[in-house]
Amino acid sequence: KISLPVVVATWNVPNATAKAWEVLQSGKSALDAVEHGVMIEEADPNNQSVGYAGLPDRDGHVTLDACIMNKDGDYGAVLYMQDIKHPIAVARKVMEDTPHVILAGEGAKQFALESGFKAEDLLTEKSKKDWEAWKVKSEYKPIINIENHDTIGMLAIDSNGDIAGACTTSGLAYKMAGRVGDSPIIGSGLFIDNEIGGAVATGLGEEVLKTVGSFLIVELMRQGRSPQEACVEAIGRIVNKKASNYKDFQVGYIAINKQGEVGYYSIHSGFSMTQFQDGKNENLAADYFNK
Ligand code: SD4
Repeated sequence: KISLPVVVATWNVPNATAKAWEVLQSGKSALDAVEHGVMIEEADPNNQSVGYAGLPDRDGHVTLDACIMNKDGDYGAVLYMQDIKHPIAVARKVMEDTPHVILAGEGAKQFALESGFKAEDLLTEKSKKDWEAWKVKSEYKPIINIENHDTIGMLAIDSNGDIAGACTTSGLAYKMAGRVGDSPIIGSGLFIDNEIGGAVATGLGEEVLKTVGSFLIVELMRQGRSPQEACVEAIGRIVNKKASNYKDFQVGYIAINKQGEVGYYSIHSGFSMTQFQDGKNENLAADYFNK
């Protein structure tokens, strides 16, 4: 029997998984764990793919996408929100305090301010400099494994066997204004079914959206596949398309089932998962398709 609880997250994020573990140890829920876990990355000025210090869109605006899902199948998301450091906490409030599941742009920010969040400039000097350097050529292309700690997706299963998930990102660097990725879209960036398991995605969101990857993984697990088999199949749906140009982009998935088994797989090498289980916090390199 696999020992619970388990926390897993995309990329090398030991501080985030440690926080989630600590929240679980204090007797709180999987939902609290994933929210507070990913907030570590949102606040980290060294993570330029999430929250504060995220790389901006091509016009220099930091725009954030996040979502959260609980064991009851409830969901909350913010899309294209600016000036608020913790989009995941706003997403949770959308889930718990509104009759809606998604708030976007100005409306999301307005709701955040009304809920007591503070507006602040999220563009750091470093991210601004990187953007200015990029502007010289203004060449838009997705970067594989941008810096090895990227969008954070986190899944947790607590000692009661209840599952929750969270996903938060500043999206692709230098994206077009208005662009929204997979990360805040239910079934694509994240999906939880407390009877079966959960999945979360990272990488080129457009490809995850086109294949509804996280929902697919959970449904495959429902049909009896292991989390690993389900992640492999979801990557297969992307790379096996007739006109797939998968050589140019990365997608990675992680998944967990009700028993606490985990899976993780990506298109290219370089993807990893951080797992906290049995008191051990480990970064594990993912197997991958393009060998
Ligand atoms: C997006 N999936 O906005 C996100 C970006 C990401 O690793 O995950 N980067 O498309």
